[in-house]
This record gives sequence, C-alpha cells and structure tokens, in this order.
Amino acid sequence: MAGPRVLAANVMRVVPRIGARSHVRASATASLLRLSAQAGGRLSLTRAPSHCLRVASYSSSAGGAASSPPPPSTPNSSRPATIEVNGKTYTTDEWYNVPQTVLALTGRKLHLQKDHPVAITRQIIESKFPTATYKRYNEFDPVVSTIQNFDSLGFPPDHVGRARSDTYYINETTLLRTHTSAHQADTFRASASDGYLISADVYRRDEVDRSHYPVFHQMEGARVWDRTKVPNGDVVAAIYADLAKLPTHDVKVEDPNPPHHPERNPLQSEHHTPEEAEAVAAHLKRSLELMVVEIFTRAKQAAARQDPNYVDEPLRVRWVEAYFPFTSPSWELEVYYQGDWLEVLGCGVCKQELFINADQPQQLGWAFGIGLERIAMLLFQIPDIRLFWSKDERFLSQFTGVQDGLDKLKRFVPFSKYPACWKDVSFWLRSTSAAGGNTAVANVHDFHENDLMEVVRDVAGDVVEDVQLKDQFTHPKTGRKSMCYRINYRSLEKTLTNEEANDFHERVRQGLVEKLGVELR
Ligand code: FA5
Ligand code: MG
Repeated sequence: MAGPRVLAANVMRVVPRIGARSHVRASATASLLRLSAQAGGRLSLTRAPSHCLRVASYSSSAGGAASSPPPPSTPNSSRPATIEVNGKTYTTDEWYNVPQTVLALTGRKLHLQKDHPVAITRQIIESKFPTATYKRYNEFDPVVSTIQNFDSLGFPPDHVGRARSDTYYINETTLLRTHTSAHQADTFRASASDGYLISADVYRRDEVDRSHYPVFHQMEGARVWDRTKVPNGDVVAAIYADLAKLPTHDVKVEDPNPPHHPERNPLQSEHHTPEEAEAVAAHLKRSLELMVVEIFTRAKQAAARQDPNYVDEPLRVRWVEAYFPFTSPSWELEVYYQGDWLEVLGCGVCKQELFINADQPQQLGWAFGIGLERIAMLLFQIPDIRLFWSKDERFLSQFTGVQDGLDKLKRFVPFSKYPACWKDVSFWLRSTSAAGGNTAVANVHDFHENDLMEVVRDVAGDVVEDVQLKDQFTHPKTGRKSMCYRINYRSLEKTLTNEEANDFHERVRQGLVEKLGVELR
C-alpha cells in the first residue's frame, strides 16, 4: 500500500457535493437523476426529490469529518470490541458504525456468483477489455484504510465523503471501501500490467429507495502507458496507435466540450502536454463507448427477442464534464434512456500525483468507475435494487445459464408485486441540534438523514421499499424543527399483514427515539 504521503495541495480542490453519494461535484443534471420503478415494473428515470440534495458545508465551524468527534446522535454502546470480515479480525473503536445487517453482506460477493445478474454484467463489460492488457482483480478485500479510500486519491481532509454519516467505519482509520478507486494507488504501485479491471462490493450509508442499497458493486478500470517503454519515447504516437487498434462503432456520441478547460476541467499542465492529455482522453472515450454500446445492444436484443412489437430507438450517448479529486480532466458518460439522461460512469485522466506516489512517475493514463447494479437494472429491467440480494429461486433461476451463453440473456419477469403498506412518522428534532433550530452551537452531525435511514433499515431490513421526507417545518416561536417521513413497507417475497407493518413501524419509532434522540409527535 502506498505510504501516507500527502498529495500536493494543488490537486486538492474542495468542492460541494450534490447528492449523498457522488464523489464528484454537481457537474450536470445527471447527478440528480435516479432510477425509479413505476407501476408495472418498468424502469424510468426521475429527478431526485429536493430532499436528496445535500450540499456539503465546508465552513470551518461545520468541521471536517476527519477531525470532528463521532456524532453523539448515534451512541454505539453495543459495539463489539472486534469484528470479523472475510476471515480477518479487526478492532473497533468509537468510530464503529457498521450494522450487523451490512456486515453480513460482506461475504456475498454477488459479482462472483455464477449467473447472478451482477456477475453477468461484469462479464459483459470485461468482454470489451482484452485480458492480455487488462488484468482482472475481483477478490480485493472490502476493508481498506482511510489512506487507500481517500488520502491516496487526493481527497481533502474535510471532504464530506469521509463523514461517519456517509461511510461505514470499523475504526478511525479503517473502513468498508466506498468505491473501487480505493485500490487505484496500490494497483498502480504493483504495476503488473498495462491496464486492469477491478470488480468489488462497495459500501455507502445512504437513503432507502428502489435504486439505493447500502452495498452495491462497482467496476474500476484503468489503462496506462510508460513513457520509457514506448517506441522513440513518443507516448502520443503510441496511444494513437493503440486507439487505431480498437474497433469503431456507429453510435452518435455528443461531446460538445473542449478536451480540457482551464477552470472547469483543467489539463495537468505541469505533467501533460495538451496532445498527451487529448490522446489519453481519445483512447478512454472510445474504450468506454464500446463498452456502453455492447451493453445497450445486448439489452435491445433481449427486448426484441421477448417483445415482437419492440421499437428500436437509436442509442444516444453523451460526455459531460465532471470532477473527481483523482482525475483531471474528468467526465461522466450519460445514456439517454426512457426519456432522460442517465449517468453510467465517471472517468478521467489520472492525476499524475498517483503515479508519482506509486513510484511510477514515468507512467500516465486513464481510469473509470461504473456501477454494476445500475447497469444490470437497465440490462435486465430489474425494478428494485433489493432483488439483487434475494436468494429466492423465482429471481435467481431466471438467469441460469446466461454466463455460459450470453445470447440467452432475457429481461427479468417480475414474479409478483406484493401490496405496499406505508406509514408516516413525525418528530421534533433535538432542540440542541443545528438542524433542530439551535444554530448557535451548529453541529452538522446532530441530525443526518442517513442516520434515520439506518435505523429504518436496522429494524425492517429489506422489507422497506423506500423512505421519503414528506414534510418539514420550523416552529415560528421556538425555532424547533419538525420532520415527517413516509416509510413504505413492501416485502419482495410475501404480502405483509397490517400487524407486521405496524410492528416494524413501532420499532422504527422507538429506534428513532433511542438512537437519534428525537421527540415523536
Ligand atoms: C466514483 O465512485 C468514482 N470512484 C468513479 C471514478 C473512478 C472516477 C475512476 C474517475 C476515475 P461515483 O460516486 O459517481 O464515482 O460512482 C461511480 C458510478 O457508480 C456511478 O456513475 C454509478 O454508475 C455508480 N453509482 C454511484 N452511486 C450509486 C448508487 N447509490 N447506486 C447504484 N450505483 C451507483
Ligand atoms: Mg457520479
């Protein structure tokens, strides 16, 4: 693992983050797009409700997650002294915030489970990256250090992604990776090949709905060139020669932005000439477009096989500028799908500091990260992300044999939709919290929606379909803040009785009082 070297200050740009989950700044409307399932099980894209927008505060009083004490709102007196993940034992401390339900998923490795839709999606993507160049790493341990997950990638010390409200910590310096980029620095240091693909489970504390789950899977890919090994030392010529060896495609791609932009998407001018960055970007974009064309072509073929009336619409793809602390320039690739633009991946020209810190200063290249469930939901028309974790044969049997014959790929046929049972919970926030109205002692950790999501998940697990903020207001006299959330209980496997839903809801209400100190209304 790379040592705790601090990256040059100029690579650390503090940016506000929209949405709880992104490691990018709000680059485009795409950040606001979420998958949602509509009646009838068809997937569509909707804008996230406004409560999903969380703009991080970077003011010094708001504090950096790394230096601030763990939040008092989530006491963990029941914390085990040690925990085991994949056969290894770790010592916890007061940063520990991993619920048993999440720990239990660390061994599932859906990306490696034969004929699981996440594994099929991995296989389809891998098929577009030849093994000779792109070495596969599919068994990296989910437990990583804060150095691997954040510091090695140039995340500033106060980046919101480090907060306990967003990330599952085992102890102050050890966590469940939030993205596969946690392995970039080590893989560059090992320098075992010209490229790699890493698939793995990643963990994020997040809202509850049909497209968000605390565990999902990502694939990371990278391609590097070594200035000292290319013919005549001409890395630009070498990259274009590699580009020329890639297939072409006939999908129209919108790419209106300049290759780099001094403010929005800068060239790393200390390290790369414009020609070098443009060559890397050209190879990156073609490689990823070929992957997306493959996925959507397969999705359309499956649709056409099953539905004789299927109307094929031309695939629309576009590049938008993005920001990641570890790439520059950076982009996201979006695909037009059922009436809206869907972000499918993030990528960019690797920050040269990563190679320098990995003792490979002579290398340069690109990297990308893609969410496998998001792609699998489109590919198979899977309407609810909880289904991926189902052990129900009615789910799993639908994919049998697909890994050995991708042409058998079929859309998922929902086996049933059991009735939903929603219940509201209203409460006053603790009056000492900033969110509760007492801004004099602002403490952003006091009420965090992700803490509520976790209480709900802890009690009701996969029986919760989604949780939505319905209403909030501040009392004009006392300044106290009241919130009302609607919890939608719906099992994927059976019809819930009203008594069962009531029982879950009562335990959620008690959990909110005990764990978050709210006052029920
Ligand atoms: C990242 O995680 C970066 N590590 C990606 C990257 C890698 C950039 C290498 C540059 C170089 P982001 O948080 O946007 O970025 O997630 C990347 C992809 O994961 C998204 O495009 C999306 O496909 C998927 N993803 C992110 N959050 C979720 C979620 N909650 N549910 C499902 N998929 C998600
Ligand atoms: Mg993103």
